[in-house]
Amino acid sequence: MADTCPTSATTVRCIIFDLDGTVLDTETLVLEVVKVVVESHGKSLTTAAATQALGMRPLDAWAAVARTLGIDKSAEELFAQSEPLLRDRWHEAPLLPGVARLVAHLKLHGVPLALATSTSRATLDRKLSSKDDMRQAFAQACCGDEVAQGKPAPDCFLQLAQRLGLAPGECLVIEDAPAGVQAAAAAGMRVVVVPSLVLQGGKPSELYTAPAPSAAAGCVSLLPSLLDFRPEHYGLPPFTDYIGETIPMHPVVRIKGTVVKGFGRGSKQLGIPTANVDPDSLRTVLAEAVTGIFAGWAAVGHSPKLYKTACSIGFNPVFGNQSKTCEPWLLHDFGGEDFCGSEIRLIICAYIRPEANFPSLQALIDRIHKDAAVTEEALEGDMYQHYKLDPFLAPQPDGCG
Ligand code: ADP
Ligand code: RBF
Ligand code: MG
Repeated sequence: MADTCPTSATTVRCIIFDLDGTVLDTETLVLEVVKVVVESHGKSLTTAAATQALGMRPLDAWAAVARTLGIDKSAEELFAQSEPLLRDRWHEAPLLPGVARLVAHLKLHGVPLALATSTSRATLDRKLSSKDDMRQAFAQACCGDEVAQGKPAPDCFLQLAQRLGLAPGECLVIEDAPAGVQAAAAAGMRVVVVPSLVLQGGKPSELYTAPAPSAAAGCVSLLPSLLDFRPEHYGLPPFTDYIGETIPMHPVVRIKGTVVKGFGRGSKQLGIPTANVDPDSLRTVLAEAVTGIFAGWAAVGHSPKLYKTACSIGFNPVFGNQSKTCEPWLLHDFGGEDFCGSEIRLIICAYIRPEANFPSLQALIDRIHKDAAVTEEALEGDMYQHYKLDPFLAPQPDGCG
């Protein structure tokens, strides 16, 4: 059978990262600006146009968006309009979850890494201008203005393999967007896809449930986040930072908000009450891509007491929610007390697992109880105990509650 996929026996010698949506959360920024520009021409941004706007070289992207929305302007004019709005803000783009950890790990073990991006060299420099460690790590980069054809053509990936003196089969690519997956597969490289959550209002995309048509089956694997990446599956050294069954988060996520009513099913259907945090306070602290099941510390209202919490952040795939919720289950018996309306403060310091679908309600309940056990044990470690002293958790003199 004809199969261009490098076998799993081929050891990976290098990892090539996409930049936007894989290393950096620039997509939120881009979509904000694209929306402004599109609306200035009397159109509104559709999901189809938003999909085109991300993952192609800017000029190609603008040409596609203009065609899709019927904007009577050249790609160059639209680019000239969006570029100044973006250039001053690129350095703000945060690293996506798991990137700093993986990059540090590869560096520690001397695994070469590189960047294959649709971005121009000048813009790449801006995007990494406030991130010295990333600039150093990604000394090898191939930019959109350094190849004849951008993604979905394989040029940038092939050029990097050549520069590194490696066969395409020895390179693993990490990508978020369909055009990049196609490009990497066409270059004959294995691909790990970490789909962007920005499209479709932050919900995990269904674009990736099947391998890209041009990709040989088995070459493309799908991960909910880079925190779920297992280097040992590719012949690389495994991570050694696990604490119990958790991964410490750097930086931790600090969330402060009001407890609001949820869907009314935590206690009733699952026997597991969760103190849902109001969505407005979430928007400002959570990157689009932060979803999963986490462990951390919680404080409620004026009380100085701290509780361990197993916390779900995401869309509850079992129930198919349309918007992201943050639902901490405080591992303490409150004897039926209701603290809806109180302020809750959370330090989410450990990643446990991605959100999952389950064949039955009982399977979900069993797994949540296991998450609680994992939380109880891991948070006893010094690494996590010291967050109990974090002033963020202390009640504010004038705080509500
Ligand atoms: P909802 O659908 O409103 O989220 P739940 O059945 O999940 O309803 O119950 C959540 C409420 O239960 C919280 O707002 C809180 O006031 C209360 N509660 C009692 N004990 C706990 C606990 N251990 N963890 C979280 N919330 C709790
Ligand atoms: N919902 C899911 O659909 N999939 C999950 O994997 C999942 N894991 C959870 C883990 C924890 C620790 C908690 C507290 C909740 C989890 N939930 C999950 C959310 C659960 O479905 C939700 O709290 C209830 O439906 C009440 O809204
Ligand atoms: Mg709840």
